[in-house]
Amino acid sequence: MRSIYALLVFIAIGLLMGDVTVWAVGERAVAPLRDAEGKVLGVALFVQEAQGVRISLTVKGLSPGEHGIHIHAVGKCEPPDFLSAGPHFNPTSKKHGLNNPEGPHAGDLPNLVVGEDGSAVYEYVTNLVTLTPGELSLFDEDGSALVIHANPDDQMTDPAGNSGARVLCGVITPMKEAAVRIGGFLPTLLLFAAVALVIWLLFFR
Ligand SMILES: [Cu+2]
Ligand SMILES: [Zn+2]
Repeated sequence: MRSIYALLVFIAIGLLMGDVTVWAVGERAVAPLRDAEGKVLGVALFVQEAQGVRISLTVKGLSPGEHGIHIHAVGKCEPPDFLSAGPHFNPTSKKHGLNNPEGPHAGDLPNLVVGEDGSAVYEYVTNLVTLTPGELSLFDEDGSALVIHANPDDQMTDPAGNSGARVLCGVITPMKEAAVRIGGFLPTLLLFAAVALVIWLLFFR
């Protein structure tokens, strides 16, 4: 009987830990931004808020000035040209550009402004996409990617605003998956082992 109680407690703690993990990561996503050589030069975070998705990113190693930045339709970043990321995310079939009367694409964003030292910090909230399920979700069947271009986006010319080559690309990955992939499994296992030890000390010693 005692061991059955212990087992139930163990299962309950396991379920609770799973819930806590989901609560902590919420509707969030991350995209490590890599160049053509695979070097990570920046990282972007995506958080679902009431008004939209907040995109916060820091990046270095770019040429000073304005750079086009968009959410592209496919979550695949194959170097060196990153064409695998497909066109701009455009579930509503609009034309390109935040200043285009027939636009914009859901994945269109204001230009990234890079300082003299090649670094930039960027923050923007877009209500044209969601991290939650639905028509505008970035997590459709083929996922999505964040791409930074060599040149500024003119926010008018279809389909890509003349923003030139794709220099950085990052697959937008839900935190829940990222946490497991970054080695969340081993800490979870250790935590379970610690809980098992406590249960043993309490009930079986
Ligand atoms: Cu782009
Ligand atoms: Zn566009």
